[in-house]
Amino acid sequence: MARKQRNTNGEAGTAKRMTTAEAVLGTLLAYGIDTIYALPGIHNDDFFDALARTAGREGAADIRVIHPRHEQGASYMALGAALATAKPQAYCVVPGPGMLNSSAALLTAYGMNAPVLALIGQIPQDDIGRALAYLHEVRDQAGILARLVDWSARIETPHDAPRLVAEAIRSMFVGRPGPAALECAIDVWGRAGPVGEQALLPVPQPPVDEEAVKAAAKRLGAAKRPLIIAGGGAQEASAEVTQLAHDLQAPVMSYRRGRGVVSDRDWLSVNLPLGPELWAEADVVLAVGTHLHAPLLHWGYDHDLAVIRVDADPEEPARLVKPAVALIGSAQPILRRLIEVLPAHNARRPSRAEEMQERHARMRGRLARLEPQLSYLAAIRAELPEDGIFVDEVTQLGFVSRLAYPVYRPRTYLSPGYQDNLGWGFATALGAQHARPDVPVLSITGDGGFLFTASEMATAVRHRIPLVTVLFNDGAFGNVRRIQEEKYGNRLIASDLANPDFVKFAESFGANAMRVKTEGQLRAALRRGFAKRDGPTLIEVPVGAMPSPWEFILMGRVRG
Ligand SMILES: Cc1ncc(C[n+]2csc(CCOP(=O)(O)OP(=O)(O)O)c2C)c(N)n1
Ligand SMILES: [Mg+2]
Repeated sequence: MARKQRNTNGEAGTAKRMTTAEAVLGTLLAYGIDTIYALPGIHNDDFFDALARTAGREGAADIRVIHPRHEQGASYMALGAALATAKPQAYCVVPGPGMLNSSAALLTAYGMNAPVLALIGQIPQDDIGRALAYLHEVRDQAGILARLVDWSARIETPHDAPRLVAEAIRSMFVGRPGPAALECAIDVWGRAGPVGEQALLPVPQPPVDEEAVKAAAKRLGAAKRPLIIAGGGAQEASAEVTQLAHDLQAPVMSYRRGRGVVSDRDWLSVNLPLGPELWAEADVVLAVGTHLHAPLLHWGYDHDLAVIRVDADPEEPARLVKPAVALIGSAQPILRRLIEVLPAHNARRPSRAEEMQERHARMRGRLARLEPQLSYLAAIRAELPEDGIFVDEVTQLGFVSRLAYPVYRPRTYLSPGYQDNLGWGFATALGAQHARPDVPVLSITGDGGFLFTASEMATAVRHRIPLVTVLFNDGAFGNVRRIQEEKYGNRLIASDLANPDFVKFAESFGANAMRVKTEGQLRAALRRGFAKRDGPTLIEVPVGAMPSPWEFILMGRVRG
């Protein structure tokens, strides 16, 4: 049965009879989503059955289901896929405990502006909010989700499904990018009704503010000591940031989320430890897609410093300090225009190559005491191809990687941003590797963080995900232990760990596993791991206590 109706876009279209689940899947496919990271349960059985019925059907494009062993695996994998591709990714879990199990990754997706769509089950529609003690019922699930994401809604009819999916996906790219959530009740997924065609919804771009671009060009053009700071919002504007850096002879500082925007082969690319001295000297700062958390909150600010902000979120620039100029929108079109306007205002600028190389050399000398972290990172960098993706963790090697692991391309260094949530790495890296089978993905982890999601080794084997994980085993929550030793008179508490035999553990799932001691052995093991493309590899490196990196991360006031 098909009848003409107006779809919610106002376009006349041919309505087809289908279930809510079918309507959701059709719209996800129209948006190019071909995988859903999903853990089933009765609330979503009709949705999973719709997935089963489309799988392998002649003429129907499939959505692949990757089913993890815990809901946090579903949401972290969707997050990793989103970070590695910059494209929308989806996960689906049951309500209540399933939703809450997935929530740390949703929170991280919010912090990282990652386009993750959460599809969450619900109790029977008419009983939502009545506290009747249904399976998986949680008070105000919609309210919980609304605190975690900027855009959320509930699908209540098949007719509404395509529009809501389209609006959810659009919302993930409007203003501050980030996750969105859709709930759907147990009795709505399988309900059938007429569903109209849904056009893909364009993402509106705010027009580039010409006056503000001119003001920014004048300030930057006249600057004596310009500095650029690149955050996650600059990842899509690598060529533009690099060009501006050279036009201005301005160093570009990045730390976690902005790494790779400018290649570390470029002497203008600098890392956090050089940040305070450059910030102290700067007269004009161009901050692209960053909260400027450390500079404004910790390094200080005074009226001799003009800060120009480029941000997708109109609320962001004035949150801490009123900027000299605010440019609102995606970085790429704004910076392209700035590159066009700048030459009319730019001073003649001799190369700062020599000065910057001297600064780099001095900082390398200071960082050199961070061993064995630097040598292990050098072994990884030597084996991971230039376009290979490195997934950071909250561990000793991770902290030093943020400061000193060279990154050459955008989106090849995934770091959890300000949530810095231990245990995100392994499952996030699995999602990244699943979404980017064309490049090797490497996850580093400590023994503490690994066991947060180690059960996903089963998922990696089941779905043949060729992720290589390097686990640095010090038998401790090492970072916590060092703080207890140094700051709390060696009163150790809750920081020692009883571990499994990690090699046997991984092998028992059917994974490839090795234990290595030296950097040379690590390189050989990495080569073997990257060559194996039909399943996961775990490389354990037993280590002792490592020197603290914190003096290079938490730095004090330098101005104001
Ligand atoms: C979700 C979460 N819980 C707790 C912490 C606090 N934390 C930071 S580092 C750390 C220990 C990490 O241990 P491990 O993974 O073994 O790395 P190591 O420091 O030993 O290299 C802990 C508990 C955190 N960052 N995130
Ligand atoms: Mg440890």
